[in-house]
Amino acid sequence: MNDCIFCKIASGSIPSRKVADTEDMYAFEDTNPQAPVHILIIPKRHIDSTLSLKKEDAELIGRITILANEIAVSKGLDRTGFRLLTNTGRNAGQSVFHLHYHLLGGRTMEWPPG
Ligand code: DGP
Repeated sequence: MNDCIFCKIASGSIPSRKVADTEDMYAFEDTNPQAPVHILIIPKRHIDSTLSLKKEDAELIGRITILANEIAVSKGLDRTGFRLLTNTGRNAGQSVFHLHYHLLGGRTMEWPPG
């Protein structure tokens, strides 16, 4: 999508602090971190949100989860725990409509979320 900020980050036309880069996934540091570690993991292909996922995307979503684990381990978060989440739609607080998973760690998280 031409006007999607995360498409531009994935293609490199907008700079970001890269954490991981694969053929179809990209991970980068969030500009507004909510924890000592706050990384966003996205598919390079534009997908609005989880609501736009199709059955054939299941393998991609599985690999995003595996990549999140690998990043978490690289940051030492496997020892303390971390949160992996995606916001879908207005009530959840989704502000960028390109599917992204937040990897948060480095502090104790609360539940329920705000
Ligand atoms: P959400 O509220 O779930 O849609 O999260 C969007 C996140 O994206 C939010 O934590 C801030 C982050 N973000 C927004 N614009 C940019 C950007 O241009 N660069 C980076 N690195 N992060 C961004």
